[in-house]
Amino acid sequence: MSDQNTVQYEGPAGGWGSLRGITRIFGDEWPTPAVLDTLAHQNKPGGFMCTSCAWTKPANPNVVEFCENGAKATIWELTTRRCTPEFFEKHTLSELQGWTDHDLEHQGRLTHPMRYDRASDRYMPCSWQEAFSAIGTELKTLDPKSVIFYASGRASLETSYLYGLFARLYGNNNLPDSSNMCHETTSVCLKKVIGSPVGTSVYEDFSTCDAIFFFGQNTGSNSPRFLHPLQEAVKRGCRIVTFNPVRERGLEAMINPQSPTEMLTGHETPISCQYLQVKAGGDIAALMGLCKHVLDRHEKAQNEGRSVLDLDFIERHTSGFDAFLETLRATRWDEIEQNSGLTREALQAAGQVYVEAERAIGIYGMGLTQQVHGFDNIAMFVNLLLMKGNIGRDGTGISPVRGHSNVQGQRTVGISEKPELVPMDKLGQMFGFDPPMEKGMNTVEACEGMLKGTVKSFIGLGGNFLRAIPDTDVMEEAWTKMRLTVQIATKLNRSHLINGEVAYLLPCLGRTEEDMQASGPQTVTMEDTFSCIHGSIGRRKPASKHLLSEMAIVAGIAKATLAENPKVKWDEWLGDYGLVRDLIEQTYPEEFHDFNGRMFTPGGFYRGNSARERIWKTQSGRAEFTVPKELSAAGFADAAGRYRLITLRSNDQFNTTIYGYSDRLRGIEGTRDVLLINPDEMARNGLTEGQIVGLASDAEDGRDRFVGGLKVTPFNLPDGCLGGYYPELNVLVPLSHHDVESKTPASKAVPVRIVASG
Ligand SMILES: Nc1nc2c(c(=O)[nH]1)N[C@H]1C(S)=C(S)[C@@H](COP(=O)(O)OP(=O)(O)OC[C@H]3O[C@@H](n4cnc5c(=O)[nH]c(N)nc54)[C@H](O)[C@@H]3O)O[C@H]1N2
Ligand SMILES: Nc1nc2c(c(=O)[nH]1)N[C@H]1C(S)=C(S)[C@@H](COP(=O)(O)OP(=O)(O)OC[C@H]3O[C@@H](n4cnc5c(=O)[nH]c(N)nc54)[C@H](O)[C@@H]3O)O[C@H]1N2
Ligand SMILES: [Mo]
Repeated sequence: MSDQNTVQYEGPAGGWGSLRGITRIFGDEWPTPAVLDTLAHQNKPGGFMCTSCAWTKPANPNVVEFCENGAKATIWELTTRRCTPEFFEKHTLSELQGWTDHDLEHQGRLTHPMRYDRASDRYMPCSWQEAFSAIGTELKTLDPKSVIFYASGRASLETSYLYGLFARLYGNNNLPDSSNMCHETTSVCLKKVIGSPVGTSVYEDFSTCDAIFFFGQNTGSNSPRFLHPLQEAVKRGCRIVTFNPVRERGLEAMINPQSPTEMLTGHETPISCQYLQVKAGGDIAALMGLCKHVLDRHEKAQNEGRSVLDLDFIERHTSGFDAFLETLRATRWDEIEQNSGLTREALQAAGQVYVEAERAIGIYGMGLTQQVHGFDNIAMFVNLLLMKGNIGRDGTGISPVRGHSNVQGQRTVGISEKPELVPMDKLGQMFGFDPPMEKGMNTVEACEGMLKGTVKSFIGLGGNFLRAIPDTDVMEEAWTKMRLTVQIATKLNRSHLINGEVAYLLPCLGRTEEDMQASGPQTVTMEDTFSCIHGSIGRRKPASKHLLSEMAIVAGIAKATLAENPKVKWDEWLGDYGLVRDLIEQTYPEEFHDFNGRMFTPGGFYRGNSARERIWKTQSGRAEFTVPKELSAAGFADAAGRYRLITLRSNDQFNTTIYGYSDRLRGIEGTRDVLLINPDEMARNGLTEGQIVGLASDAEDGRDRFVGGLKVTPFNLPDGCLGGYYPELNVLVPLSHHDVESKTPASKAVPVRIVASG
């Protein structure tokens, strides 16, 4: 389909547009001159680590080592606006429920601990001691199995370690985190097929690879600093091939805002040499096509005595290759074309780039993980890489791009609902208790428990759970039936407006702010997407003198809840976070030896990855080829009038934090209430540009779900696919619509139909 008559952005990613994006926020949100000083230290050794994405922080940072969206995140945290008790006196929570996500967070930083008063439907200020002791009293009465300890992927390694310990001392493994809605598919799949739950590439691999395959990751918006190594790679001849239903500008071309010449001349670097607009949910088939082409070339080469496959690697390091070959041979090109929405020729051309590359990296994001057969998407990607030995060599690897700045690290230090992933014996010895061994609830299971009424309490360490999960309408209703809800947050969001019987909103320091404890100002640490650990020091004056650090809040609640235990020293740990790093080191000595000594290593210290060394901690002791269950990842059949809805992030949001209404890189301005659809599909449905329509669920559970008021916007998308924004469209995602293996909600191919707006 052509780009004509569709909304689009002609400029490159980066460039002047990104600077305008930052200054627009500056203009509106100008905090203090100190913000410039803070930005100057962003992502630098001795500075603080950006609160935006999990992209790595290089050892030799640029003078300005932040991007448009990292700057927005910092400025958003350093705002001079304050959301005070006076604000809550003026507004009931029922009234605030009518506000947009943007308007709620735009009130600025929360300043006081608040207790929800049901009679007046308002938050009232309270003391920290009152909050802790009321929460402790409630938790002591509740059955530990009915309490959820959620974490959004920002809290530091130190806080996360103690949060996990608190849940286990209390008596459960109910530790879902935002990863459950994000890269849980990765953690489950990579663990199964290569024996390590995280990516195998490191930053240096981007300097030596010959090809990069990109599936369903939007670098320009979600990890913009990644565009620099990509641009460098292209300049030295590396070829990039992208699979994405949307033509994302960042993967088409960029101008480096840090290069005066490029900025002045407008010279842009094309990023992808081939861009394949795969159908949403079409990646298993597309990858099968690539693999089929590799096999075909291999068989031809064999006639000439050459080899395309890395037969030695396959023989020595993998299992399951024969079954995979059989499936590959049995899968027909017409099935592949139909399921991927791509032609055989296009797939062969892409496959040829792979055949010719000596070293290839596979990158992916939510386009692969948030699918019903997301596991098979990733397993197929690994199959492709294994065919040519592209895991465990320099310049190669499987590389999921993680979301929140410490989401990977939270899992590393024990925030997991799966007890088998945590060294429980060791925790038991260190802290003198019997850790719970029963599997805890992940995000979807926690929601199911709330619907059934078995979950009675939710503690949220950051995030906006109620807005980020599927079936948001139904979940909001169930939420109010809980006994206790506690939210630890920096800014007001919708999850704070819908409360259990007893509810507290507890404001915390942000990562840019000074965290002063008994032993002096504290450092915290984070793990990036390449498994490198970095220290981070906040230097700004806290937004309010009533704020506590996340660590202090977790310790405060824990102390008020748990019985005395001489081995559990909340006050000492809170006084010196270095002691918590010692505990982490003791628990995970292999990865974290000399933790305190190494935390300021430029570029972070690498905690290692067995699969990178070609040590496969899988069931078979080898890397595993797998056969996908189906050719479509969507998990539902096509039907007349049924579309695959992709829920997208704009360039002007960080998850449910909506900075503004300019999705600059897609040319969509002024509103988020849009239905993106291609002109041919518009014509088929008799729709006109600007018309207002609705979307209804077309899931087979028969439940009514509806979102109205969407403006028809012509957009370059494959037939059968629609686009719109997350979180507004989460009402349409059924809770039961998730990856089969990991239960990650399948937000990237949601069955819907177009209806007249109500
Ligand atoms: N500025 C900013 N940065 C962020 C975030 C943010 O919201 N804003 N969020 C953070 C978080 S938590 C995360 S997890 C990451 C998310 O970063 P990404 O992994 O990039 O996630 P999305 O933007 O949701 O979707 C990625 C891409 O998948 C494509 N896609 C959709 N369906 C399919 C499909 O079936 N196949 C393929 N091949 N592609 C598909 C979409 O068009 C989109 O370009 O970013 C992190 N960084
Ligand atoms: N339909 C659909 N749904 C999705 C997705 C999708 O692509 N489509 N993506 C999913 C993904 S990948 C993710 S990760 C989840 C995101 O889910 P969450 O991580 O739960 O949500 P966020 O929007 O990142 O949380 C924003 C809130 O975090 C709080 N906050 C910010 N900084 C701090 C801090 O330093 N400390 C504390 N304590 N609080 C802080 C602020 O109050 C802010 O309002 O959403 C998921 N939901
Ligand atoms: Mo995420």
